[in-house]
Amino acid sequence: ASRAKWVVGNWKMHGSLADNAGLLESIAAAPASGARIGVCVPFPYLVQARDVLLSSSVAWGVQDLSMYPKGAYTGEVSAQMAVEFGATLAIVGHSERRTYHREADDVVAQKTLRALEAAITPIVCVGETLEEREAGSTEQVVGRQLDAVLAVLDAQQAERILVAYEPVWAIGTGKSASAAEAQAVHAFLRERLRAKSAALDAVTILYGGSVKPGNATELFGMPDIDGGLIGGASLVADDFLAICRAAA
Ligand code: G2H
Repeated sequence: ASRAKWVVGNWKMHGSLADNAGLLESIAAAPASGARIGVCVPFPYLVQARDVLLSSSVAWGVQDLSMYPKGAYTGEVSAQMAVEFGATLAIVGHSERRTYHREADDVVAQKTLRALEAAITPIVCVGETLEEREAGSTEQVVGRQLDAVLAVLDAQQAERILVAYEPVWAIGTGKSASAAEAQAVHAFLRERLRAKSAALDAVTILYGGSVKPGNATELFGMPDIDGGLIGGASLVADDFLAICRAAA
């Protein structure tokens, strides 16, 4: 299909100026391939990411954004601030933010809007917990999470999002969803997007949750999996680049 393939690293709260340098240089030096590549770094490292990646084809961005455009919001970072450092990607609604920072669906929707208003591509994360999966409510949960975002976007805005399906039970646990399990949820999300508008068939849907070089090819081979959001393995240059090649 004409959907863009993406592999995006989510560094989470890892890194140091010294450790990042080699990692960013290796990623910048990777030959361009069929998949677009990006890294979402902690805010303080945006300058470093920009400096190393500027002359490469690799995009960089942030892992969160304020739901407000500007103002008296201590500790927050706005989409516009990230743009000043060249960010073109922002993860919104990662399950770690939903869980540890109590981000509800409406907050995630507002963050998605702020990103789009700033011309940043939001990577909207959805995913069910193990409890929810075992209760048979996976589709209900991810459908609700996606709908909450789509409800605040106009038709053009909705075409500019990326979606990431990240089953919470697979995140950082080493236990990936099987390719078939992931594909089933991706197909559901695809249908949900299509139900909103045929144009949304072109929205890229990434899989995230313990993607490694050893399982990437099978996952990315599924018809509705358009790439990956990579946590742990994005911190090791060789692993991240092998995963990028698997998506090409
Ligand atoms: C899921 C993923 C990246 P990991 O959170 O967002 O992390 O690959 O470490 O499971």
